[in-house]
Amino acid sequence: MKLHKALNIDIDEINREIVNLVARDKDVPKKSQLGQSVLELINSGGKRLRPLMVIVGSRFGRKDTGRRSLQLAAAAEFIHVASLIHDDIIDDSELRRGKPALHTKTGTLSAVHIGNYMSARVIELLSKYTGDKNKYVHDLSSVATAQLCLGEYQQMEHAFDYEITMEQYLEKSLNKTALLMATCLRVGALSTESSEEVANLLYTFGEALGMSFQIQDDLLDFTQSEAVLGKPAGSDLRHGQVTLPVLYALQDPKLSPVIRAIGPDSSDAEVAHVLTLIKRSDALARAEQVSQNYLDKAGAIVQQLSSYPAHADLDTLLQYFADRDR
Ligand code: 2DE
Ligand code: MG
Ligand code: MG
Ligand code: MG
Repeated sequence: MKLHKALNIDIDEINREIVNLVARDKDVPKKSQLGQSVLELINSGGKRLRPLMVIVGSRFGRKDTGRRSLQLAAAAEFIHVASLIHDDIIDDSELRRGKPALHTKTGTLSAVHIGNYMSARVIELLSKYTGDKNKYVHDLSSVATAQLCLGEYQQMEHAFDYEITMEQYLEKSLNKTALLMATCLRVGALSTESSEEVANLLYTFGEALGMSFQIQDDLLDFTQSEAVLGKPAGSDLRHGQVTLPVLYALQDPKLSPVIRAIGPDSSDAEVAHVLTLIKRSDALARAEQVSQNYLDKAGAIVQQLSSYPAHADLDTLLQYFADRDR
């Protein structure tokens, strides 16, 4: 079953709200390249995980605040899509979800502007909610993007850095992936006036889910074919990303020198060879275990929230993350 169905969320309503963000924009004619690109991007699929998290969060509150949760949900997707535009440029990824990445069609400069435009529109959309009483809205409208950028910066600093520590790997994964998910749940909850305590528990739940998600994403770079990934396998390794499986493989004295020999000028054959060696080691299973530990941590928080009917939705999310195709 589709995740939104299992959560009993009207995905069309969310999609309409996201499209509205562009359609309502008087400054950008829908027919312009910018307008078209944004529309195409948001219509190009995607599971709307982050908006769903906002809505699930909102079910823990005490007050119906009308369209606010829906607008926060739409904003979350906008931030995510904007970040993917930049991500594909930075990662030199030509495919996104199996289709040409935006910058391959518009050129890098236009794509950068489109990404920045989208993230600025989020601040504008949410500004109506950012009164003194609603400081939490800033966590989504601006803090979340700052965290994404910080995570990407940390990742860039450590490209081809085979001395990166586990803590540094975890910190950049937290910033580039997990904190946005955590923020979606927390902000959703605060938007319907949940208690701070519940909002913070949801934040920790989202953090754990997000960490597991990024570790799985890093594993997929090893385990999936290009057809499934929508981009060439081994991309991370080729670009010097020392992800969790690589970190574990580096602990093997036989593997370590071969991995360390990978640099920006390595041939495809050399990268493919190292990819195979890492796949044959126990590194993938160890990384998988860390992902599982995060899911267990998230599960413990669901237990703590069991007096709220919406805790069942957290279970649904958890199950979805646990079953993600590997
Ligand atoms: C996904 O990592 C991480 C995405 C965060 C990107 C954030 C950036 C700052 P992956 P996949 C670039 C955004 C800046 C803005 C909005 C102004 O592992 O495997 O590369 O899906 O993800 O490519
Ligand atoms: Mg990427
Ligand atoms: Mg990236
Ligand atoms: Mg990735």
